[in-house]
Amino acid sequence: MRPRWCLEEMGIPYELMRVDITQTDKQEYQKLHPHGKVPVLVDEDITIFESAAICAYLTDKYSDKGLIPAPGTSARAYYYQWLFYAMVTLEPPVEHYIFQVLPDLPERISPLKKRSELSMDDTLAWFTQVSEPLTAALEGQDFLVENQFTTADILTGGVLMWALQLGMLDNHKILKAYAETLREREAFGRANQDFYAKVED
Ligand SMILES: N[C@@H](CCC(=O)N[C@@H](CS)C(=O)NCC(=O)O)C(=O)O
Repeated sequence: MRPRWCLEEMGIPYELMRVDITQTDKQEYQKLHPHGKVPVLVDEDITIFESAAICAYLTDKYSDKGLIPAPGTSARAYYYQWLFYAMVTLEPPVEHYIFQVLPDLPERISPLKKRSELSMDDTLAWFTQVSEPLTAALEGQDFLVENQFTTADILTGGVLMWALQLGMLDNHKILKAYAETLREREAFGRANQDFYAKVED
């Protein structure tokens, strides 16, 4: 959803290939994604996995679309800060919580399941702790970097969309308002509209 949201925000045409990773020929698909997961982007001679890397690549390639601040500026520094923060710091407790509320996911999808000793309350406390700088940055702002919408909002917002759906933001007024505002964006709606559609044969 994140790379798709990014493409929709920039108005770049793309072909969406839906993959049922439980049915796909594993060896064939692993030529595209070594872990057999989604998403993966094929752009001419580039085949790239990891959703944040795909978004960063696309935002650079189409920098004229304005989703990335100018190089060497403080805005660019904060942009990078939030990109990495979203993936490395904010996403782990949210992902952990997803695995806890959906305990029946196959182990292939939920590898943390067996080694987790955290209670759900511990995971929520972990989320509260790591989200403090995000809450502080969003106070009085609609977007993370100089109040302009950038790909940092797509990656951070993408993580928060899961948290919103799971009720993790109920005690986080600022984060909830931010996620709800992002959810109203037309590009997000287009990227998300058929998220649960079935893979065609
Ligand atoms: N860090 C990776 C995570 C990739 C990932 O875990 N994808 C999930 C869907 S959100 C997946 O393919 N799960 C199915 C599976 O593991 O079989 C990214 O952001 O691209």
